[in-house]
Amino acid sequence: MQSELRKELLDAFTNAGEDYLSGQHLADLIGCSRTAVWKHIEELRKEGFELEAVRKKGYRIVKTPEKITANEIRLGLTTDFIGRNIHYEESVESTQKIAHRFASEEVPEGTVIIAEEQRSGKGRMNRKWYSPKYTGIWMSLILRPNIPLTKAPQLTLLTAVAVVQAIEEFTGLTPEIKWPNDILIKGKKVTGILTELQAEADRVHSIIVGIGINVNQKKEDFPAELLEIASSLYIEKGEPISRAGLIRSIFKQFETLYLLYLEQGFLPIKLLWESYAISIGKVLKARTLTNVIEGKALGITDEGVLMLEDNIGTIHHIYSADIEL
Ligand code: BT5
Repeated sequence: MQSELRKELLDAFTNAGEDYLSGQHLADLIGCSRTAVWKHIEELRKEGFELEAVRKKGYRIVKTPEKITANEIRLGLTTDFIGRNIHYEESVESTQKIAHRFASEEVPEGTVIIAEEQRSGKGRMNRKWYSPKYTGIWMSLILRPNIPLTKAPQLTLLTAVAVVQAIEEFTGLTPEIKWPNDILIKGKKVTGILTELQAEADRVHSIIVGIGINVNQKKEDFPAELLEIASSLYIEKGEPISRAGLIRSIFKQFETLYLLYLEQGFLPIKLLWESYAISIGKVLKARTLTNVIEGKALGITDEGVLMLEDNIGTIHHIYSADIEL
């Protein structure tokens, strides 16, 4: 985790915007010595930040590193609790695994685990999630909403809306949602979401939301089996995207929606979700663990369950399935 001093230093630069901050001013602001400020600034330089130092004026950050680091995400972050505590790793098996461990250690709600690479990234039902180094966003978010277990899937839908809104805002692209957890651009998957639970009796203890976004991969970076079905924001936009900037935007959108959800329930989220969903009104096939149901997608229930009407008019409630359009 980042040290408290480092966090305060980055917040000070965030608030200063383009202005210079003197060593003395920084020292007063965060309550440490000028030597300590200087030491932290040297650490930021080693991480790849470029700081301009001007006599009599002070310091200003002019360039952030290529890698995503907890420090870079912090610079410019305006949320209250989502992403305020970041655990960053270069290479992990899966960020979900670390998040599960942290969740049982009572870390604060909104803690995020981010890695540059996952050696065995997870999809749903033990499928694999391809997570190559430095190109994507692979992160897990720890939440502790006071909700019954049955409502947990709503968090998957809420996350999908937050990510779609962030991608829209940050890149100008227009992604769509395929129930329940895929985000597609022009029919190809750019994001997958995996929601896992730690539960006590019938209440949720923690929800761990895994988000995988293909950001800067080029076509040739995808393995053959994904070429037809997957894409990246870079491919769709035609230019590289700042991962740290997109992450900040996701944190912000997520926090706004999550607070709305805790206050007003699922209804406002449901309406937003439906406005981004591609499958509503279309005939599709839902492949569940036990069978395949074909029908017209009527929408989702207030609980986030997909409703399919088959050709004899029976309405099926789908809790978990893969969808073929
Ligand atoms: C998902 O599963 O879409 C959930 C993916 C969640 C990944 C995040 S990354 C951070 C966190 N840590 C983890 O270990 N996981 C989470 P599902 O709907 O089951 O889709 C999996 C299928 O998507 C695979 O079987 C492939 O066909 C395809 N796939 C795998 N990697 C992909 C990629 N990078 N981009 C697009 N499609 C991919």
